Amino acid sequence: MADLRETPDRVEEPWGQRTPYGPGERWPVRVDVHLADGLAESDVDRWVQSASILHSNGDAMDIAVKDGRIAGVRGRAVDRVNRGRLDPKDLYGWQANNSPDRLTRPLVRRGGRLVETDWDTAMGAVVARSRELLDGPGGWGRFGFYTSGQLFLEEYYTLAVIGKAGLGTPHMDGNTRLCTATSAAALKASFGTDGQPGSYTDVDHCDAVALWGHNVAATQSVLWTRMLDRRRGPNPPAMLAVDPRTTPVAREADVHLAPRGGTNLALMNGLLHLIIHNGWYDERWVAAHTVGFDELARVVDGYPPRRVARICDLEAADLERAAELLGRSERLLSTVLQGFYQSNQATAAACQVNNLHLLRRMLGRPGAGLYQMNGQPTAQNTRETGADGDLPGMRNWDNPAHVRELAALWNVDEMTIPHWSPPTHAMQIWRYAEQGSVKLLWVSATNPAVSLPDLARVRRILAKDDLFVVVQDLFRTETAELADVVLPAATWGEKTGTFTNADRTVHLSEKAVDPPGEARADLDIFLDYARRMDLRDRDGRPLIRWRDAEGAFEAWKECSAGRPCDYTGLTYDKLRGGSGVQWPCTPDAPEGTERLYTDGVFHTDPDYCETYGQDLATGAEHTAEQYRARQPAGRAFLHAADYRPSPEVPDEEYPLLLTTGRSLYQFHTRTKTGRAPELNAAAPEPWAEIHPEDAGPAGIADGDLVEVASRRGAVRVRAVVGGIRRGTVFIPFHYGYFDVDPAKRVPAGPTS
Ligand SMILES: Nc1nc2c(c(=O)[nH]1)N[C@H]1C(S)=C(S)[C@@H](COP(=O)(O)OP(=O)(O)OC[C@H]3O[C@@H](n4cnc5c(=O)[nH]c(N)nc54)[C@H](O)[C@@H]3O)O[C@H]1N2
Ligand SMILES: Nc1nc2c(c(=O)[nH]1)N[C@H]1C(S)=C(S)[C@@H](COP(=O)(O)OP(=O)(O)OC[C@H]3O[C@@H](n4cnc5c(=O)[nH]c(N)nc54)[C@H](O)[C@@H]3O)O[C@H]1N2
Ligand SMILES: [Mo]
Repeated sequence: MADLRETPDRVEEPWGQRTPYGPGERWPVRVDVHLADGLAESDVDRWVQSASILHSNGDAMDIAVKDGRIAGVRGRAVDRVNRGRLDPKDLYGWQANNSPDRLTRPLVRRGGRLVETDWDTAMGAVVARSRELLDGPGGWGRFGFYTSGQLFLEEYYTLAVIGKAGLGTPHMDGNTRLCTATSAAALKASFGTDGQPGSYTDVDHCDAVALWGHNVAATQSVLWTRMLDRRRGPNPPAMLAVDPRTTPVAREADVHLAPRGGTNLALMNGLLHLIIHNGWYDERWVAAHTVGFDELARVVDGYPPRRVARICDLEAADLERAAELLGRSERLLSTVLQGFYQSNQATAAACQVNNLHLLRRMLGRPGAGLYQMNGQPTAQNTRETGADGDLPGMRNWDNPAHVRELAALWNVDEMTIPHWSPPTHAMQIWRYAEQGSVKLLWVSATNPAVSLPDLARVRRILAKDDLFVVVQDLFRTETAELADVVLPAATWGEKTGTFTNADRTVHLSEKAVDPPGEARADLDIFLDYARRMDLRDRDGRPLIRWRDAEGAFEAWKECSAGRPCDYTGLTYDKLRGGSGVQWPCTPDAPEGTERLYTDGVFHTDPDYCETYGQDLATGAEHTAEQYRARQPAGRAFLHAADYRPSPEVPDEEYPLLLTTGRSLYQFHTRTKTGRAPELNAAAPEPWAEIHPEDAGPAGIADGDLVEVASRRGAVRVRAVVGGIRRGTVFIPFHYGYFDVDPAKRVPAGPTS
């Protein structure tokens, strides 16, 4: 069959044409292209290799360059992840790079206003403040770094070394804390370290797909086309969707469970109850490869279908159908995302999906795949490199041998590297800034004035006189408006680096065009800071000795050696031309590694694991002794936990539950997709989905303007009646400052 080529309107047809295929077959190629108006592929001056930066799927593409500007994109047919396909956001989103309102010069605050300046003045101000704080009382404790899941690996690693070996501060985290920190937490808890067990080729082999709080059709639309293509081919996989909304995934699924928000753990316990009671698990394998079965069986025993149906507001018969779909599958693929991660008892619920796969031995073989999904394109790298506060290379902050390895690698004193307590998580960093102990907050590639919870408070903190705020962004965002110094950054297409998608595939993204004006790559900004701060190692040599992205990558490879995310077999050259490669990639596995845990041995050895674990109910950290006493010896942990209602549930005053999420056409706070005309027109304003039985009595009709209010704030948006379970309201979160005329009021309670 000739390869398909597509250039249709992908707003109307977000998933494009079907290319059906059967189990075990190779997913056919379909090359998606979108170029600037009037431009033909033959007119393009150069094609430059890259991958998507607008979700975690890692869709590979080439950037079209015409007259020194980005003029379009084309999917890479050779790549294992997308086989040529692109998401609507990728097809149109590149136009934001060319937007006339990009930041082109640094800004500093003078007399209350942000004014343009040169780099020397801007960096001089940041360094002067840093020096003063570092040399004053409190030292490293005065610094907070709040970064992203959207920079490149090389940038995070450089930032991590500056923070951990240069300044010695534990106050560093990413917006990944709001995003997929639960993914890392659940993987560490069950398997010993971070790292997705599965591979996207599992879609080609599976006989059942379960989507746990994951609207993959909207948020990783190319992965969804792979699933749809299997569904339209011979012997399609069965499908289960768990989502309070009737998403496109739910409409496609054979079984759709729409639980009451915040009850995922009860639901999972109920499903595991049925799996165990029906004997749908591999008793011998479980005994040999896991720890904790008896406790899990005891806890889930308390969740018979009728009880679960009551807690989750579901039909018991539907639960049983779902359990049967899962229990009778031979190759089960699961993906978990925000419906679990941003919900009540997140890690405990996500761990139950791990348990399902462990009980049924649905790991480490084709089609038996598990993803604790990532959301942002480079969130995996934030975690691996330690820009989220973890120690780089998935090392354990509480393991002295791991700290010693890093001290030797960086040639610094062990005591410089923060490891006396768990790293400070993002919300705590903001709390320290609020209380005044953190006095310099450096925000890179995230827009917290729109994306953090409790925005009035966040904006108040950013505006504080005694907090020096540095913002590194492409645009004058809501957050940049509150900064003391704004550093104009180059972005995707304007700088080189690598990043790793949700199935461990590493892609190289090369510089295609120059950034606008004086904008600089984030890597160059961090390197410049390290130089100006004169950060040195124990022998007085510069702490950071690399000068460019490839140098940073080579340094990172050394740091990753021997760890789960081992990159030592990769080079920029190897990543050029062909497909992305899955880590670990070593001299022994030069083509990368498709699946982890194929031998049933997990990363739980006390000397190797990334964490000694936490109590899932209380969050209390376990000690090394407690961990060793469990003698995991390469076995995975089955964690059990009882359901507890969210601390705030709907009541008479606020009878509805509000949940927020995404639109297919917008990315986050819209700094990019809001500047692409096709995408902006496709979803120009927010809306509120509400069930007819909730809308009717309130006198709300489809299209009405309504006010949705909680104890914390209110927004006014248009109502969309239908598509959601009773008692729940959904609003997409992308729209920072959006207001329409006051109208009818719908009181809604907490987010799930
Ligand atoms: N188009 C688009 N794609 C994106 C992004 C984007 O902004 N736009 N962002 C990327 C990022 S960073 C992320 S993190 C991912 C997020 O990707 P997803 O998690 O797929 O997207 P969300 O819309 O945040 O949430 C998914 C679903 O969770 C459901 N949900 C809400 N509460 C509950 C609950 O209590 N239980 C269950 N079971 N489900 C619930 C919602 O109804 C929603 O449909 O998307 C990535 N891809
Ligand atoms: N209510 C609600 N809140 C949420 C969520 C939700 O579902 N509901 N989801 C949460 C999740 S999962 C996420 S991931 C966050 C996302 O929240 P944010 O990360 O705050 O959202 P973005 O709009 O992606 O912000 C990224 C910023 O980085 C800039 N940028 C892009 N590329 C580069 C670059 O190369 N260099 C630099 N320096 N800057 C760059 C962009 O212009 C943009 O301002 O929101 C979280 N907040
Ligand atoms: Mo996210």
